[in-house]
Amino acid sequence: MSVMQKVLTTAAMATSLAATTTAANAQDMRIALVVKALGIGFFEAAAKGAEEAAGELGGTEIIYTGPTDTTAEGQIEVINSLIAQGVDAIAISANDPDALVPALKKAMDRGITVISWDSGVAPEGRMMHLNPSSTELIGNTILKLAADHMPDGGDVAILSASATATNQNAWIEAAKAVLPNYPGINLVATVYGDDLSDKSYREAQGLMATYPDLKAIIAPTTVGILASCQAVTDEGKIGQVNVTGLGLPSEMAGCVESGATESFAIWNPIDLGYAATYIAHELAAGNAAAEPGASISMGRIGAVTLDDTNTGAMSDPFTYDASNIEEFKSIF
Ligand code: RAM
Repeated sequence: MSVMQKVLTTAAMATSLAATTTAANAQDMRIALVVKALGIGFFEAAAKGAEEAAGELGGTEIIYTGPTDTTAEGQIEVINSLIAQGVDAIAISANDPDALVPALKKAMDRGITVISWDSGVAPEGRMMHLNPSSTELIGNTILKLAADHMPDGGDVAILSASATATNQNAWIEAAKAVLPNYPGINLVATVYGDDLSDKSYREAQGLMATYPDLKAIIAPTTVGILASCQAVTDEGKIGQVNVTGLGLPSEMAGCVESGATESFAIWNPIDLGYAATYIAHELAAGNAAAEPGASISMGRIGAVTLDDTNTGAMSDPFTYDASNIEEFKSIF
């Protein structure tokens, strides 16, 4: 092939790509918002944000989907079905950083835009990852929320989601890294409730039985924090064991009111779903490229800047307590 022919072929490819892009831009872009599991309030709030972004962008349909439990196997089935449906983009909160890589690679090979958000996929399985906030900041925040109410120090335990969840594992690691900054706070155990209410409840009960001097349960999961609050309440341990971590104001209002929870934190999950959808759209439409240093629009939220691993963060978490819970409990 002559140089000129090559140039022409490349130009033709560019034109046909542009044509596809325009078609996707104009109408019928289907973006799948794949969550860890269905039935979790946090993800339902994110889906609201996804719908909001789709409405603003126009011509965009959101397919809100996920398995019934927080497993990688369940998500692989969902991904394969989305590949078969030929969606334009998959935005996934992963139950495992590595297990989903082959299925997501297959999706990208078929021309599907793949990003992770909330809970990440290893770099080779996605084009970029959107963290809700800085991992270090979240790790420090969850520990500080407990320590702030423990003037004399004491034992704390972590009740997490699933043992393979990328986001919780990263936050726990970040919390452990700053433990030396909180002298007198002993982390005695980390247990996993798999983001299932009943399992999380039993794990919280187990912690209180095994560690009678426990002063705080730190649950960096909206499912785990609520289940822990219920377990502490049922055991009559309000005032002895403070439940904290990451929760939804709408679900945690009663826990703050009863005193089972002094304070907790979260970012806005509606904004997170909105931002993930906006980014997926921009990449699928060819309006942005996922590469280190890139700045990609998140619509009304601003722009995200990607680091060397094509990872960026949306915003900072916010702390809720008796002073502001009323204001936020009807929003998310
Ligand atoms: C649960 C999920 C989600 C996490 C929140 C804080 O809803 O585990 O991935 O971001 O908690």
